[in-house]
Amino acid sequence: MRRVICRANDLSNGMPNTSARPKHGRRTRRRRREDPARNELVSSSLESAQQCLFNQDYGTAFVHYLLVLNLAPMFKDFARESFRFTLNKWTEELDSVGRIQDLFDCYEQALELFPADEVILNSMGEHLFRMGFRDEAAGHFHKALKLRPDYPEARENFYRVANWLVERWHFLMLNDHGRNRKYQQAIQKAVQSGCNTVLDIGTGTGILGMCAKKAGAADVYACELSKTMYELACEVVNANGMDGSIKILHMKSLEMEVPKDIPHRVSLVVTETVDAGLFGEGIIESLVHAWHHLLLPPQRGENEFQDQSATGRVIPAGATVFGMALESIEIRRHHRICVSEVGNLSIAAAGELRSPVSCSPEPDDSMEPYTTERLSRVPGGYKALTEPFTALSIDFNNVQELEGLSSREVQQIRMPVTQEGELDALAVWFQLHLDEESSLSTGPQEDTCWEQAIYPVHSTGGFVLKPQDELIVEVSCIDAFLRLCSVAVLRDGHEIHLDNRPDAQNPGNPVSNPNPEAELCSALASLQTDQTQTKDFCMLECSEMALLNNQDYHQSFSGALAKLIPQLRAKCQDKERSGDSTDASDLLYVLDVSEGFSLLSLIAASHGHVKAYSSMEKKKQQEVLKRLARSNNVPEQHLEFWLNHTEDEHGMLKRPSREKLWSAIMLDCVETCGLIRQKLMEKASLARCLLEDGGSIFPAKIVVHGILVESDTLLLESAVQGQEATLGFNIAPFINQFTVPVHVFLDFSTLECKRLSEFVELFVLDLMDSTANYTDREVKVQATSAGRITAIPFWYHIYLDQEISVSTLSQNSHWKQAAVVLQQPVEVQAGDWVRLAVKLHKSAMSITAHIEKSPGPMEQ
Ligand code: 44T
Repeated sequence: MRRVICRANDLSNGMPNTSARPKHGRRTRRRRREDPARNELVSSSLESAQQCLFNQDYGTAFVHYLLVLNLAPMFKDFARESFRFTLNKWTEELDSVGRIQDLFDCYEQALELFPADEVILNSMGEHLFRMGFRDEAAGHFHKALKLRPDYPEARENFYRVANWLVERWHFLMLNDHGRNRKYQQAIQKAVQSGCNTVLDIGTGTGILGMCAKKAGAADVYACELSKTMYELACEVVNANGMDGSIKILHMKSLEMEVPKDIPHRVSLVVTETVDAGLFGEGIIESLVHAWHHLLLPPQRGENEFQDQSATGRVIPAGATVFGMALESIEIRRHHRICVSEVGNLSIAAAGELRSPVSCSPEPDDSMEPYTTERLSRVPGGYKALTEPFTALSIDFNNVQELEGLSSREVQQIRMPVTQEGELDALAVWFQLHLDEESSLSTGPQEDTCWEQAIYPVHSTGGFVLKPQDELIVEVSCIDAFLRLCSVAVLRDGHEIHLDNRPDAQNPGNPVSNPNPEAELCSALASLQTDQTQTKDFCMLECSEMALLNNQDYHQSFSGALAKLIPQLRAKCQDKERSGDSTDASDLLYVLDVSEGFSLLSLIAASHGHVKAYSSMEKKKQQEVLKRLARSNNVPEQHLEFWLNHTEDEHGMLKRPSREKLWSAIMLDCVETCGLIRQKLMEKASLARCLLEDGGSIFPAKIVVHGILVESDTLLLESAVQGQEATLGFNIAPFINQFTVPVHVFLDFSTLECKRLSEFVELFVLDLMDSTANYTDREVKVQATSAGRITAIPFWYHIYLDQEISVSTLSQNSHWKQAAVVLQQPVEVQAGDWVRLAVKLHKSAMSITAHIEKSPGPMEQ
């Protein structure tokens, strides 16, 4: 039901309820023109709208505009700009008071009037995105962009969400010729042996369904739960001339019924709804449901001949899951705290900090049981500590086995340790048996693009496995997620327990803090604090863990503050001496507006004579910071939490008191994914206005560096290349609409690529002086080898002051890199000069590359 969108007084003067607005139709329109009373109403309403707009009464203005434009559509062009402005202001107001339904109602009404208005579509998308409706948000950005391909706001928004909408593995999968061919052959064999009614569960782009049709299946159905993917599948199937012969349903297979959605049970289900941990896309539940409701009964005995068209089966027929223990510093630093001191602060008293990835036996909604990693590309590599072992086998054609999976007993596996090393994780991959003959593997050694599931180990702090040891792993399948847990090590006949909470329940626990002094501090600190706080834990994102482990980063901030603070203090004392200052507090004010968990405010406060403000919002994290302040002797009143619940960045940067300006403001300028944070420059200019004379923004400057490379991997991950890999089906042009020009979360250190140039400076962002920034810059770079430039990876040197900088490329950084991918590669010869046009619009970077025709530029 549509709600009335305006306040009660908006409806005074006999204003009609907007839900009863007239529908446009020829007859009414003709009559309207001749109706003087109506004309009168239109013009007085238009006037009222403008007056309300002037008085900043946007709600009433909006209702007046709705009335005018519904009654007199010929005013649409004239009033478009003001209408957009009013809508924007009014919905901002609705948003700020949490009237979300009303807000969306306004947009819907606006879009009824202006269905092809890219600005309205884009801003509705922004609201949808903020509310977490990513799929719908992206649909709006996509539409806006189709209407106006050069609309930069919509483009930037679309690029930000395209990754969520059409996940990047679609490109990899469709470019994986081996995988596609194997699926095609298995389907073809099944169809030819009599399975002539087929259901493709989770069809994606429709490729498996099209294989079934091409193989001669009589009836093919497909279902897809994502709206974007469903629409894409319809387009693809249509373009391949199969629109009449494959019925695609926009629904989850679990909701499908016979005969409501499909007329009869099918003889073949094909699906690839598997993730790196095999069961994460719900394949078990989908197949149990399919066997009960959508598939014909299974074949009975193995050797019995049965008519295939009267029995049901599934491709893939089953899977074997493998596990292996490994050491990897990269994984470790994202899941455990590996340092005891950061930026001259002891962090021993922090209490337990946990990453949100845990396979603990008690399932918890806030935890993911595993993360994923492409082991062949983990920075710093990994060391296998055991041989691979079989963790589980499952037959997808056996419904009892599928149903029994959750109640299967926990299985213990003992694996001899083969190499000495620290146990950081168990890795999992699998073989997908398409049929008796053919299978796909997602193993780390294979030449495939698939990631492995990673079950990190949390609390073995420094415990080293040795070749005579045996590792005991437990495998279970609670709530249809595969869980692996290293429970103990057998050494010299003793069982040593692992990965339980670092507590006293475990007398045999070898897990001791490598630093006894820190352990003592921690014990002391917990004596001082309230018991309930120390018992539970504080959850940090993996990137926050990695940041906390990054000593260089914190040391750099500490160093830059150590330079700034004495300068400002000296200035302050001069002022006091000369009688200029009335402020006797003698404290400098520092504000940290980093996103997420940050120690920077505490580091600032620990320098003395500083009152630091942190903008951390989570209570648990604030408690950790307070505990650390206490244990590091930072006076409680020198650390405060700034505007706990403000969403408004203007509010966020307000100063603590009228007389006082900030000495330093710390901005968190680069996202973990490798992109500059949105609105960074706006925040910086706001921050500059609030600095005292001689104060600083950290960072003061960001220099973007990059390199020209030839990398087929990046191409394959960003767009479907041609038709060959997709079995001759025409899929590329459709899915490639979701190609984005910038690849994020890149590990440049392990990217397979040929370097075609030296590192080059691409752009400088001066945060202390925004007038010094250009939005366009031309950079000339000389090719050092011949090749095809397919990508330009880039990263940042973040300058805190003139001398001190941190690089987002460094090995211990919590940042990943990003790369501009050139879908039309540029051929170069060694010695050629390449002209790069680098553009920065808001925070989105774009680069185009051209060969310089003239000989090398002397001015370089
Ligand atoms: N796996 C590749 C592909 N869906 C990811 O909305 C395979 C990754 C892979 N639709 C290791 C190995 C491999 N009913 O679009 C998605 C999703 C949809 C459903 C209808 C359902 N019950 C479902 C469940 C999922 O299916 C599409 C594909 S699922 C993701 C597959 C060698 N890592």
